[in-house]
Amino acid sequence: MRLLASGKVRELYEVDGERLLMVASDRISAYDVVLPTAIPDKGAVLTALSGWWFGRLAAAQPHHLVSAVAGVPEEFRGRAMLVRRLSMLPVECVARGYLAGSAVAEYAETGGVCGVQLEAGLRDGDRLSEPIFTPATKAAAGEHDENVAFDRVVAAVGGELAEGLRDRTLAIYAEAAAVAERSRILLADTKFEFGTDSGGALVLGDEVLTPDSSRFWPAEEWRPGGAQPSYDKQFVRDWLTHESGWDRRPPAPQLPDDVVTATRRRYVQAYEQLTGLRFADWSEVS
Ligand code: Q0N
Repeated sequence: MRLLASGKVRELYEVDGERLLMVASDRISAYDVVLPTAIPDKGAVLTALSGWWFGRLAAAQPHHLVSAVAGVPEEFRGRAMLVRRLSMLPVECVARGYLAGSAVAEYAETGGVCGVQLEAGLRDGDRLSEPIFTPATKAAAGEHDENVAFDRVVAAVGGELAEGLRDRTLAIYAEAAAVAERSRILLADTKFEFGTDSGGALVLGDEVLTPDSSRFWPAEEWRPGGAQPSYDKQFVRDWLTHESGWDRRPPAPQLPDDVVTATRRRYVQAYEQLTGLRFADWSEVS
């Protein structure tokens, strides 16, 4: 298969004119650097979680997932999705229900995010009075995505598609946040990518509602007024900042076994808590 795109932690292969294979690796990134140590099963857990969400959202939200089993080559089984080939739109579609991440500094400077004015006095981690659409455009390699106002999305894809992206992003966020909250997980924010199919319809692509594309916060531990611990990467970040002596320039150091094990457990826990299912590792089963 021809390699179409290679991200920090995933690869995309061309299967035929209509189908692609999206393969999740066990690689992990922190502070914008891919670490030299893999987290066992991370690709499989994120693929399973993404597939579970696609299945739940189905009806009103067309998505690109075709199959995680049929048509997936043996070597990638468990961490790959066969997907419909789309014409991707150049917009990172972010929905935020809480103030966090890049939005904190932007709010401090402008009183809003992506041109959306917010109420005064919000702190890092606060819940917003209603979820907002904060699109970003993909930056060049090594750069951060740039938060942009809605009119920049209109300029990029046209008014009709821009409104579709905003409405679909907010609708999926609302549905997913309600589902997650029943599992005592707050979906602080999340990023989607959409494409259009051959008929011009908007279709949800990429991987969705995973710890790599979202901020999940355990509801019981939510303490607005400062940065919330990362559900999945906190052990990695803590070790890198306080114990490794790393200066944050590549290459990053190898992670110790206990950090790897604790991090793997967090990914599995996110999957199990959200889905109510047990994560089974089928890699040993013929
Ligand atoms: C596509 N990207 C960016 C995987 C994800 N269904 C699709 N059809 C055509 N192209 C794409 C998709 C999807 N999803 C998405 N690039 C092409 C994100 N990539 C980066 C590399 O790994």
